[in-house]
Amino acid sequence: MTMTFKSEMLRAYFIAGTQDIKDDKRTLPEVVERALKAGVTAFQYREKGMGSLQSRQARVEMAHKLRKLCANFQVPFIIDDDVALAVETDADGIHVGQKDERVTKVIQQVNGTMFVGLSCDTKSQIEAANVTDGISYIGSGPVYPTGSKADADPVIGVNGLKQLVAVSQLPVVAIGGITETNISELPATGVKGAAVISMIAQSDDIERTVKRMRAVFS
Ligand code: TZP
Ligand code: MG
Repeated sequence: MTMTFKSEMLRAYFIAGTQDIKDDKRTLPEVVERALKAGVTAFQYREKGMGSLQSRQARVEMAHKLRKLCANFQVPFIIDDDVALAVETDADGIHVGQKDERVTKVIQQVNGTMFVGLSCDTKSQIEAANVTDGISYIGSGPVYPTGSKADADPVIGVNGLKQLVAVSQLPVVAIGGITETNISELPATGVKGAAVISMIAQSDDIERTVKRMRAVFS
């Protein structure tokens, strides 16, 4: 399946892996299904860090399950940082960071079968992305302090985000520490949406949370 990238896909972008479900009463597929029902516009499977699935087989099985759920809701299924897993599950997109496999190599490997997103948190990274063919969107942050990424780069703040968006020729999604309160500061920066882990994974009401995201970026 090839799903064409559209910047509206960035409005309510949910990222999660097994490590992000802290409440043992719910499973990752249950949370993802609830988020899809509530109207998230993209889902990224990111199995990384403390508490993540370690066996390849378990990751592949989980990815297939989540891939199917996303297909049912016609929401793009994106894989973080694992080209082989993205190809195997026929993902719609792959997201890579500056420290992951070099983006140009990833673009070559996927060869137009899926769209590519890249994390950028400096102006020079954005300038390099502007002149690289094959990148669909940029993820920038952390905008606020985050508890979801142990090796997160320094916080860039709303002003830092605004400066990055100003030089980007690609649509930008904000990431890192976004809550139902601070999300209202983001549209003024020019980003197309918010990418969140805990705001949805730890929400006491996923429907309300996703509605809030979609209302802010309508
Ligand atoms: N990259 C930069 S911050 C971050 C990632 C993956 C974690 C975002 O998680 P949360 O819970 O939305 O702050
Ligand atoms: Mg990465």
